[in-house]
Amino acid sequence: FLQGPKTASIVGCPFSGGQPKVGVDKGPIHLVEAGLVQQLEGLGWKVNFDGHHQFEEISAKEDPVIGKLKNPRYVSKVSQEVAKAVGGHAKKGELPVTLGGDHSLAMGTISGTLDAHPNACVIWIDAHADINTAESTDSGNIHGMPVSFLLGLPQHSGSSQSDTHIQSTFSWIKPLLKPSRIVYIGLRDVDAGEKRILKQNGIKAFSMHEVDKYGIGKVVEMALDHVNPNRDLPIHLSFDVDALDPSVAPSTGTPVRGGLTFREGHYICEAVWETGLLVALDLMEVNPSLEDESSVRQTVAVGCSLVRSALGETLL
Ligand code: Z70
Ligand code: MN
Ligand code: MN
Ligand code: MN
Repeated sequence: FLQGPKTASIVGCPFSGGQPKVGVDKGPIHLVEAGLVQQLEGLGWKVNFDGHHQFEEISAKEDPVIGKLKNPRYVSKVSQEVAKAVGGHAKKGELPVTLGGDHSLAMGTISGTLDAHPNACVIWIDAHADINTAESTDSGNIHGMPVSFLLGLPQHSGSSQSDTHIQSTFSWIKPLLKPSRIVYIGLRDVDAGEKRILKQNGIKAFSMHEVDKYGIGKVVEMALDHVNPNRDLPIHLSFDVDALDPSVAPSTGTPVRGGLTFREGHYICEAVWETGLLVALDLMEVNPSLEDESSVRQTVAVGCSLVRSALGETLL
């Protein structure tokens, strides 16, 4: 039985530039203030936490849209810094635990993981596919796009000048993720253009329909069989808290009903831990500015609890 790394390194990312709602930048602060570091120490981990990252803002004036993409320079610069942090920790044999912040940060976290572990696969837990391109995005919110950049999908925005500009702005991203090395669980709010992209690239996804049909145990097994058939590849688990039902995790920017139950979410984390292959974890999109105080407490608590499960907390 393979053991995970003994040291977890918290990468706190107070960042909201990939989407329009304020508050998601406060997610990591709340998760740490709720005692996440001590909870992981209680599981036997050595935990590195040297404060949350401080990202230098790029003002809206200095960061006009490119095509439809909003805050492109800011999102790119922050994610590049996150990639260095995550990659650095991973190369030292530590387990990076990135606390978002919005999910555009996964451009950074997964780039960092692939730098340290080129053969890693990605398990993406979300209500959304976050795979829009410059062409398919309606909102221009980059938290709906990170997967397309990681895959190196073409980013066409309508003019060759802005296409070139997008390319240069995100040129640090090495498109190292293969479509066969990512799998989704929990999808239920996927744009028409994203459905086309998933099909065209043969990307495996288990929506809530499949969770209902097969049960979470079978879905996780099938997901692992797809991205990790021999159970020998490192795993990056990227968990968007909005994958959970809004009754379980209400304080998030885009709640979508019909989501994962408390147990289904935790089961995924437990099953990934049991593989012994986890090398990086993201917990994203907790927004403590949304909903009432009790909803915030509940969402922050469930966020901490998911991280503990992914890092080896057992029920017995
Ligand atoms: C939509 C878009 C999204 C999270 C919303 C929504 C994307 N597909 N992701 N909330 N976490 O704007 O591209
Ligand atoms: Mn660090
Ligand atoms: Mn997401
Ligand atoms: Mn989402």
